[in-house]
Amino acid sequence: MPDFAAIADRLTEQRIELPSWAFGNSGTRFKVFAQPGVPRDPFEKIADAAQVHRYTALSPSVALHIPWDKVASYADLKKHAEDHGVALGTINSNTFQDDIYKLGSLTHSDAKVRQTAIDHHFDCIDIMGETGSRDLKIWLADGTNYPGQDDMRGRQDRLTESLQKIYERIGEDQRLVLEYKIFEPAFYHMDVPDWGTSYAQVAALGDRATVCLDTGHHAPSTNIEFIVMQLLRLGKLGSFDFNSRFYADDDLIVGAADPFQLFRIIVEVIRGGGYGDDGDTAFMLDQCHNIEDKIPGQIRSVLNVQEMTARALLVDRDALSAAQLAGDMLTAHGILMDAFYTDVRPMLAAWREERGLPADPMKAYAESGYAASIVEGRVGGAQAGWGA
Ligand code: AOS
Ligand code: ZN
Ligand code: ZN
Repeated sequence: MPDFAAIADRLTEQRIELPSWAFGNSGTRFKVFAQPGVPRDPFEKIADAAQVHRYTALSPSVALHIPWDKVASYADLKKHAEDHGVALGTINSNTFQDDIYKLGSLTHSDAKVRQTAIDHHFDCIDIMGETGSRDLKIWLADGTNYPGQDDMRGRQDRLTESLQKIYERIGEDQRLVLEYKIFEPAFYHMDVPDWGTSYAQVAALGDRATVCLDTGHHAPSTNIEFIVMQLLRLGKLGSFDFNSRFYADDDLIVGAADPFQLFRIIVEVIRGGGYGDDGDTAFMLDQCHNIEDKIPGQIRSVLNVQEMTARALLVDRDALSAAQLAGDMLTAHGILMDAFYTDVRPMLAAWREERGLPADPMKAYAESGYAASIVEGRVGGAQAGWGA
């Protein structure tokens, strides 16, 4: 197995984008437990996200969600982010919260509704111009609840047409990233339910259209790392929405439910050339911290990704290939497991200290007094929440 020192520099290539919505209040359909000190606007969300980067150097950008993060001046928000040491990242569109989208958005049978949804994406693209964002991420809630409710083929054809119009609007250096999801909010069929559909749609658009893989959007027992391998092989793995799930789209802390799955995914990312400076697969989190503290929740998440990345980088590739070619499956499997079972935490603590970072970012944040300062300082005004 390679020495940790041999992979230390590659860890500096790690960039994990944080979702602005992770810092606002969130909950289930049963209850939102408001937390004291939660941001009241996008500026405060950025300030909180910057704390994660400050203690870990892992999360230099923050994804925005429109209209939840609508502000009067994106130039001001960009400047504010830069002043806090982070950048604005992916712009997430939203065609799932307005009444007109009850029966669909980009797939709707009514051209007026489709145009409203397309116009929203045009607004997002304008915002990307101001924020300097590369990626427009589209996740559609479109689908049906009952067999026969609508014509699935017609909806797919309309989706192609709508996406084409949006794709034509993005700049040369920008990308359209289409996320898929097996179910929810629609329960009979989703218009983009799987990577194959997302791939077919983006392949028809062109080179600057890619797929977003959200780790919580598959059927239980799906081999997600196989999908990672295939999309990288096809040059279409644009980004990840990382999170953990036990049941469905749980949006829990990445690496909490199944660290081994996270390891296997990152092994394939590295194998496929998607990691760090080698590739352009964006690592993002898509999580909600319903009951735990939000900033430590995000710090824990990026550390979990870093730990599994370090273990994945430790895989002895040459020995693995040799064992695979020799048909020596148990040796091959053992090589992978040796890397997985390596406790990299002490090495990462030293790695941080060498770079002027706290050895234990969770502890450093807890001792910083920031949590108390936001509870004291953020009085008055309404807290931001999932959906606002
Ligand atoms: C929804 O399930 C998706 O994961 C999307 O990425 C969504 O845009 C995000 O969760 C914020 O709403
Ligand atoms: Zn997602
Ligand atoms: Zn999701």
